Amino acid sequence: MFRVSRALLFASALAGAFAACGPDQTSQVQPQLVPPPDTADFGPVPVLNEKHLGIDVLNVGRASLKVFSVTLREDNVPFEIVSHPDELGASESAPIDVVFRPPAEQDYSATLTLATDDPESPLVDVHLVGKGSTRAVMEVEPDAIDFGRVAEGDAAVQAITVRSTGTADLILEEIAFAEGSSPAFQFLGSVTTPATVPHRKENGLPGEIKVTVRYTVEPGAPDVNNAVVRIRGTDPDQREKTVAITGTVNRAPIPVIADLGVGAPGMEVTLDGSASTDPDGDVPLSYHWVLRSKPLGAMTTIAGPEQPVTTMTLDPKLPGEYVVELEVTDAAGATSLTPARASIVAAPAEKLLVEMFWDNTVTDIDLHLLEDPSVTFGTIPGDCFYQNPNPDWGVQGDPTDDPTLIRDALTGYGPEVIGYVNPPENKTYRVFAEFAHDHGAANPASAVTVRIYEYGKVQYEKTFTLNEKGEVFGVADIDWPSGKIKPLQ
Ligand SMILES: [Ca+2]
Ligand SMILES: [Ca+2]
Ligand SMILES: [Ca+2]
Repeated sequence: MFRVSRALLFASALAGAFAACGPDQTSQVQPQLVPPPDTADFGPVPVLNEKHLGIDVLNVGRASLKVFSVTLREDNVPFEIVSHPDELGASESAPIDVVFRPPAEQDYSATLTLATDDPESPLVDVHLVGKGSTRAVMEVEPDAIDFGRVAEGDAAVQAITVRSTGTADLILEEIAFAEGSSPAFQFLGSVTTPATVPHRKENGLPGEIKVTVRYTVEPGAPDVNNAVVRIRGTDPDQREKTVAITGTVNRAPIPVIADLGVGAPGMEVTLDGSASTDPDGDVPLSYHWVLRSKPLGAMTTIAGPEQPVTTMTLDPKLPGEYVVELEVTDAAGATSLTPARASIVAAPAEKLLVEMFWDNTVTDIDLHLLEDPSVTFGTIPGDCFYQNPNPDWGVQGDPTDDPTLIRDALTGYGPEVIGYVNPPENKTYRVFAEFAHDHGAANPASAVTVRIYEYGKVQYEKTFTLNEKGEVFGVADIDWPSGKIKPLQ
């Protein structure tokens, strides 16, 4: 658009004024209005927004210029004259303040009439034009989020809704955490910008997006965590909105298991978790006991797995280690970060005990204990095995110096156990494993483990593979009472 600067107008007006000067000098003592431009264009203005324009009135005359009125010719137009000068001294200028407030998205025009005492142009019209345009409006909800207490080691999620309620699509330019925000808060999902939020969806409702924030409470996190989410968009009234975020911490309770003591097969063990605590006092605690591991084949269970104090009875026949874990949960729902763990070993009462188990659930492996290396494998009474489970060794007729097949197993995983409470001295006992039955197993190969306990402690362990029925593996010789173990292969 061609615009004439005020300086140029002023210069041309002066030139005109001098040109009008004739021989009659009194004609110069008059007001002289420099008419404003024909048209004042407000340009596009978002609907319901206001835009002011100043329409300059300039008096280049030598007398003051009286402004009688500034009016709009039309009714019901979205222009309004806010103020205007009443009088302008010689060479003075002042603006007429006009406001444009478009009620809808369309073009508007009106005519402003300026009435002055300028003798040449007492009435001057200015054409007012403007366009009601669209604009984006950004609504953010909520303006603050309080996650409250979240359990240590846990996380929570909340969403911020950004709604586009204007007449133009909202373009989000940035979604970010303000500097200094706690790293405990992170966005979940995409916050890539620019992102366009339509002002109207297919169903006619305002478009919206969700900004999801996750609050992760790492173990040992500070008690209070704060952040601010900044959302910047093309709403001209408010380019940026912020959401204050806060969260506190529910400390995880700490499980404690009292010492389990010394175990033996058949013993009732007390599991006492009553010393467990919660750092911030969310009581009562709830308890969860788990028997994490036990000797293969042991039937032991925990009597009251949800009780603070309970018991378990160790398998009466099997030696080995039992591992229990205790998890506690506080009254506000925080669970211990790591369970407490305790173990107890059921040490066999027998001076000598041989245990065997295997990894194939179908096959049957047999354990043999020979009274002496010279005994023929599989013969009675010198071989203690399933067909000869309690032979009379040592002093004939005296059962106190006899071995016993404590546990027989016809399929995997075993175990089979031979216990010897009181082995006679100056002897060498020999251990064998025999692949007895494959029960039609498609894959009969079995990894067999034999453990030898002396005075309650594991002194020897060996794992080997038996591939097919009839295979016999010589495990070890045990010298007694020295307890020296000599592997056979
Ligand atoms: Ca707590
Ligand atoms: Ca067997
Ligand atoms: Ca005997």
